[in-house]
Amino acid sequence: MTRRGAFVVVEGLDRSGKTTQAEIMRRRIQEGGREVVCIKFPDRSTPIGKMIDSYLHSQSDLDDHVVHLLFSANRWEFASTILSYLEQGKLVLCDRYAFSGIAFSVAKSSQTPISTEGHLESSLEKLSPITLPWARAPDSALPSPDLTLFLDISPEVALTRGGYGEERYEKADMQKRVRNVFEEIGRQVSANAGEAGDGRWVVVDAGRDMSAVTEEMWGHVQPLLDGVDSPVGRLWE
Ligand code: 2DT
Repeated sequence: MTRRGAFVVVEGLDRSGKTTQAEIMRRRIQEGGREVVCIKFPDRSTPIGKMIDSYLHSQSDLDDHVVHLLFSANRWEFASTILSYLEQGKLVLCDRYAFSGIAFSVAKSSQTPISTEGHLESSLEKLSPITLPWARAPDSALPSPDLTLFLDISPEVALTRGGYGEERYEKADMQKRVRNVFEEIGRQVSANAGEAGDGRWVVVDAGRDMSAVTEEMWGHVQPLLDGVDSPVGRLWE
């Protein structure tokens, strides 16, 4: 029986070099004669992706829960495509996935804004904050990665790399909260993970020079190049 391809996710904070590293990884895998497909979330090309893009550029405002569900729906749009690539034996390399969805929504919701009068805002959003279990639910049963590489960088080092960009979440305080939620997600994923390559969450120190990060990532991906025997798992199941 031929083996299925491995599903590898690269997660990380802004300025962690995530997208650059994913591209280096793609080239290396291809140069080694293996088939690899790169996917990025959010995928802004679909109608749902366009709504997300407009939101991220602050051209539209949406309730936090709605945004969360849109990001998840955007992943479901590609779930069967991911499965079919894996069945064809291709390695799927994914730039952000459900873990970003949870980290950003929960981090955003953990803000406690103070109104100009000094009272806590009592909008519906604050009455029903996005909790971790709530945030996990819409993504449950999506294809589960065999390996997640989390590129970790401190907000201080991110600032030395030119700071953050123009989009909605690219601010130092938000990035700090996102990092904390990612840490908690990592603990939860690790608690569920099996043997090497079987749903592992690996924290990579992305504050180092680019080639050191590439080599560490490569060390984790290399054992998966020949494919995986076990069936594709389902997220949070
Ligand atoms: P990029 O800069 O990588 O294009 O991401 N985000 C992403 C969410 O809030 N929820 C999600 O489910 C995903 C995948 C992270 C754009 C921003 O979108 C955030 C940064």
